[in-house]
Amino acid sequence: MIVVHHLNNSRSQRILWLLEELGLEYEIKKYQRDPKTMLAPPELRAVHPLGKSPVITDGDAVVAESGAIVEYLLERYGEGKALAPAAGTPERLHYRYFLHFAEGSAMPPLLLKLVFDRVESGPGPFFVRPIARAIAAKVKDAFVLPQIRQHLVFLEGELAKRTWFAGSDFSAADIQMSFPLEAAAARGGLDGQYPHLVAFLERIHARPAYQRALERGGKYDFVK
Ligand SMILES: N[C@@H](CCC(=O)N[C@@H](CS)C(=O)NCC(=O)O)C(=O)O
Repeated sequence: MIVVHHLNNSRSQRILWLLEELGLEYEIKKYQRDPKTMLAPPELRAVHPLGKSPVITDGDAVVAESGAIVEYLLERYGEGKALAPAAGTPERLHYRYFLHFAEGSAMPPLLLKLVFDRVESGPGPFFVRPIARAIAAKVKDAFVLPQIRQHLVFLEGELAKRTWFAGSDFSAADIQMSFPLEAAAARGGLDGQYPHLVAFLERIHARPAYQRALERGGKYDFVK
């Protein structure tokens, strides 16, 4: 049995969604973030040394890292389910690119924004706070926000050319891209200036498998 070690409000929501799209049976073991630090509880380190989510277990296999989990599940159980374009096609190249882009390029500036937002609004000795705030604002303006904007403009252009990230058919690359785009809609400036990205989010949120994954996963703050 596949077990998804699922952290609330996290990337592991994508894996639940993929499993629902594949129509596979699975169990969910739920973990709650520390409400102050937002970190995962230490029990998750018993599953994988880094203690991050998602991580799945499947018999003796322990698979961490969203992209690797997606590839593992499709390779092992995805045959005939058409969630990846055929090898050697232009669609397959788009698919591979976006499968990696999501975590390799899209997430880092969104994470930096989260960190610097916290530096700006967080506590600290009164004499340090104005300096910390000024540095955080400068880094965001000079580096983080332009990077996020550049990504969103690029992604908007990609979805102006085709319906889904890989081509005309929905694929696991769309599942992998959902989290950075949901995070960008929540805190990265993804709004009506990017109509194709907004439409993408509406389309994925309407999918029955997405809805089923939400019901099973519990509270997920990234859906409006
Ligand atoms: N690139 C990794 C990122 C994993 C990751 O950072 N997960 C977050 C949840 S979205 C996490 O576990 N955070 C809690 C912590 O770091 O303690 C992946 O895609 O699996």
